[in-house]
Amino acid sequence: MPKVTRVTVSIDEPLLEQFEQYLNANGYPSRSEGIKSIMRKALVEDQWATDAEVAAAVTIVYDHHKPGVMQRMTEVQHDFGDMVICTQHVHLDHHNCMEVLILKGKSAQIKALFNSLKAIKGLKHSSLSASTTGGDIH
Ligand code: NI
Repeated sequence: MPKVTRVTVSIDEPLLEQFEQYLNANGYPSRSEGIKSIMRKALVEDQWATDAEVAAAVTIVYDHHKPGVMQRMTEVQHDFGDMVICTQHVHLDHHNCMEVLILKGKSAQIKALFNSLKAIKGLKHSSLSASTTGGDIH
């Protein structure tokens, strides 16, 4: 276990009250847990801003009857093949498919891959969950 240090921070009361309401509304069990979670979120955002090695999940929903969509998706994934750790394809209903890609690599490359994927014509939805490999986050 790392050493735990207590810190004292000066905060304007209205800001602290607003922050406490936010922590309560978002289910944080304590102020400390809320602050640590938000600190880690900032550190992960910084990893993405500085082209560090990161991990991500991309989710895509599309109608597999639309011509060319599946082929284009495969082509894009082959272009960035070494970053794609795995993919999962689920048939949501008769028309709609969901594809989830787990990615690991430099953040700029992952953004480039996601931009190529979301530009494919015929997609119903695409989203990027920008996460971390965890190695450099305490
Ligand atoms: Ni399918």
